Amino acid sequence: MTSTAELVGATLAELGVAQAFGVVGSGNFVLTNALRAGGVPYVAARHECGATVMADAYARMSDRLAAVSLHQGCGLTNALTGITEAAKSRTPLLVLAADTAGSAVTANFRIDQDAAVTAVGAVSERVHSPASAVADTVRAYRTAVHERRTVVLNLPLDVQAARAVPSPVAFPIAPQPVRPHADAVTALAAALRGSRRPVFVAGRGARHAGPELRALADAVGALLATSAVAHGLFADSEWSLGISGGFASARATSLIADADLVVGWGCALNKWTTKRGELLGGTVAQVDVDPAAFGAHNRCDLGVVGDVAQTAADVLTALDGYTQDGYRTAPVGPARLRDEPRTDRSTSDRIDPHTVSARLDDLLPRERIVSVDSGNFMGYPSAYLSVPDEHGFCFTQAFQSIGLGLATAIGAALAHPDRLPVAALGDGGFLMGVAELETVVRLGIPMVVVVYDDAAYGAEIHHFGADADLSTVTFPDTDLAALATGFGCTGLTVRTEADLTGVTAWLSGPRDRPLLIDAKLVSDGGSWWLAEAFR
Ligand SMILES: Cc1ncc(C[n+]2csc(CCOP(=O)(O)OP(=O)(O)O)c2C)c(N)n1
Repeated sequence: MTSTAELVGATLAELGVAQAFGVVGSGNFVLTNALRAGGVPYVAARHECGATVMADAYARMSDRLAAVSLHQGCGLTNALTGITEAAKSRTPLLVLAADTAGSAVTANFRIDQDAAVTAVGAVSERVHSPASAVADTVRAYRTAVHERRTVVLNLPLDVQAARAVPSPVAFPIAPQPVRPHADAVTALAAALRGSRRPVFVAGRGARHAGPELRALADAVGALLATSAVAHGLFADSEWSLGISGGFASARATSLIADADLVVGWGCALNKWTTKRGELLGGTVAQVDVDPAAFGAHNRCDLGVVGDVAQTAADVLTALDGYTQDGYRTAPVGPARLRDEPRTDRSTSDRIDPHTVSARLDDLLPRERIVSVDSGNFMGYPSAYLSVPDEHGFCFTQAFQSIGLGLATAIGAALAHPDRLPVAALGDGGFLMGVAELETVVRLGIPMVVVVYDDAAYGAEIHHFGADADLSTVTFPDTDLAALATGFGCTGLTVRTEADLTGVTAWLSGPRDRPLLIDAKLVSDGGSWWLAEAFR
């Protein structure tokens, strides 16, 4: 091993980076090859934002550490939207960014990389010198994994090129899950005992705690719901209400709104999950490792600092065998949106988004992993496509950026190659992130890409209404199936339900090319959840 770049790559491999993504330029060429030489699989993306979102999605769906490798300056600025999404989501992620040498003050690639990444909520770290390279790398790793942060490790070119100074890697030992205070456990146990209609809403911080939450919910008769990012956590429970908030059915909404106690488990209970607080009529409790979460978006009557799994287990112990029926006196009934009666608005050449979503839910194998972009359409796949568990849904929407959905689906697919990856995108988000369609084809991922195609930025259309000048947000009809065929996909235009036979044909074939479904939509007049969000 000769250079410090190689030493850093080898150190990261030793620390257990499971998968790397990136776009390689001169500044990160040696480093990336060192990662690969250390046994870390690497995926070449076509845009740094895509690479970063793939790594974020991979980390979320696999619960393993992912890394992104970037060229200095413009490589990093291209990645900033993905870095922001990961930072806001508290995804443990290592972004390896080459940097110009401190002395290269006039370099074209020079920007203030520390300032750029701290501005979007990431932690900026740096390999300062050959002698400190291993310690600097371990520090970045520890912050990412143990503090659940998105860390950008800047690697100046002169330090990368300098002769390596090998030193042993001191593996940082993970901290214990946070144990709640005994008084807080007693208070939460008492609140649950006193509740006749408890509802648990599990969020990102509860994705690891399904068994503990189910056991506690069984004891106190709680109904179960999730935020969007934890969708699937209780998928096979008869007491599950699905996603709480804007994507919920009327039945689920009324049950949650009638709760006399809502417990947010590792869940911010933000305006999306609670319909701007309208679902929080009774007592509100929150369990979170971060006390800043309590009451951040809505009222919080009882805040318990603790790891969700640990807290649920401790509360169950505190109940000391006590059980009650609670909110489980009658079956929740059909709590899915797709079970609600509605009129199919499809025409002879445009399909209703409800209809295409319901039919795809029937056609696609249940062992699937669904990723969703942003836009008016996004409620349809989120509410209609059932998923097997919390590793079946990837929702990179903390920054509400359009254009991340396709890259999300790639990262998710690599985390669970046993599942059918489904990317659900609007035509706007698809065309913004389309460069990664080449990555899907090149990697041979058997993905189904569904484009909800209204030839418009539908969210804007429905926000501003028909009286506004909408020419800036409407586009000519584009043949997305032909475009995808050019990339090497199987392209399918869907205008009617009958056209979906093409999906059946693809599913029963070799699936050696991704399938892109260009669903030409009839206008929904603004989707139900968006209408409410803009109310
Ligand atoms: C990067 C970015 N640019 C702009 C926006 C504002 N925006 C939100 S939704 C949307 C339209 C998305 O269009 P499309 O993907 O076709 O989905 P639709 O709303 O039509 O269902 C836009 C431009 C955004 N959220 N992110």
